[in-house]
Order: sequence, then structure tokens, then C-alpha cells
Amino acid sequence: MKVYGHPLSINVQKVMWLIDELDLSIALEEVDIHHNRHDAQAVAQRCPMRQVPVLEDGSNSVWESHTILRYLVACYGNKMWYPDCAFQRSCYERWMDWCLSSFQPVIKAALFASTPDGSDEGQAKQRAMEQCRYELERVNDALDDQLYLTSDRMTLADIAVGSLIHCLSQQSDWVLPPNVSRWYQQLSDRPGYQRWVMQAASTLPT
Ligand SMILES: N[C@@H](CCC(=O)N[C@@H](CS)C(=O)NCC(=O)O)C(=O)O
Repeated sequence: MKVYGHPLSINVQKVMWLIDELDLSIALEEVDIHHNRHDAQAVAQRCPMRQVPVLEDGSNSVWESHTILRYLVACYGNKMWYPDCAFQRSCYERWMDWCLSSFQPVIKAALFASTPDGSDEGQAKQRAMEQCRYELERVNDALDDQLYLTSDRMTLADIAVGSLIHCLSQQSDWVLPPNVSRWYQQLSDRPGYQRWVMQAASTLPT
């Protein structure tokens, strides 16, 4: 098994962090799909969207980062990572869906859009920052009486959303809300988070 991806991609970082948590020996096949034609072809053969990450498991290719996370825990996780009960799974899956559909696009617009101040785009960036702060407060609420996002145990919700917190923590003009800051410290103690998320300079999908 291998993962095609680039270590600077947050979507790749999520997958590699989970691989560490599950103690699986799945290597990262580093690809540069924008500058290397051979790499671009290898990814295009495995993912119709020509994006990374892609997990290759024998003759199967699995793409979309959160689908890969679900696949890995379903195949290789214990009951803590992949409970039998559909409702228990929904408790972390809703965070994963929220993360991809709402939180991650807002972070991308707030932190990674390069726009001149005062322009329409600059105002859009400002609005995205306000939305990002609002959503971070909702994450803070969820962490009010528990160690992790869904309970006192780590789940895929923490892998998906937690992967984004490091880049927010690096913003000099941002202060993480208190529960989020405590949760970030917990994640920072995990070797997989240190190796794949913290040690890479973060970027978001282009
Ligand atoms: N929703 C996808 C997004 C994948 C994605 O945007 N990947 C980026 C890297 S983070 C990529 O491959 N960009 C290259 C391109 O789109 O050409 C996922 O979560 O896997």
C-alpha cells in the first residue's frame, strides 16, 4: 500500500497522521503533479480529479482524503476508530463533512487568499476571517466538557478538523479560543501530528 501525495498538502497530512495513529506501514509516495509529468500521469491513472491524496491498496485506488480516512479505519481500525453503531460513527462523520464543506473553505479564503486590502477581494477575505473566528468558537463550544471533539477519545473528527488547527495557531494576529488551544496542545503531543502536520509548512488545496 502507498499514498500518492505531497507532504505540504493538508489533505495528505490528515491521511499520513492517521496512518501513524493506526501504526500502519504505508509509505508516502511523494508526487509533484504540477511540475512532473510522470507524477501527474500516475495520479491521473488513479484519480479522475487528478488530485492528491490517493491511497493505493493492491489493485484498488481510493481518493478524497476523508473517504481514505473512513476506508482506513473500516479496514484496519479497532472498534474505537470504527464503532459498529451507525449513530456513533455519525458523531465523528458529521464533523468530517462539516470540515470539508465549511471550515476548510473558510480557512482557505481567510488565510491563503492573496488580495490587496480595500478591494472587493480584500473585503471577502475579511468576511472569511470573521466566519472562521465564528466557526472556531463553535469548535470551542464542542470542547467545553470533553477532551476531544466527540467524546474523551480521539476520533476521525479530531484528525480531520485538528489537521487545520496548526496553521491557525501559527497566525501571529490570532489567539485560539481556550478549549481549542488546550485541544491543540493535546494533538501536539502526538508523534504523528508532530511529524506530518507540524513539521510541514502548511498549504491548502490550490
Ligand atoms: N477534496 C479533496 C481535495 C484534494 C485536493 O484539493 N488536493 C490538492 C492538494 S491538497 C491537489 O491535488 N491539488 C492539485 C490540483 O488540483 O491540480 C480531498 O480532500 O482529497
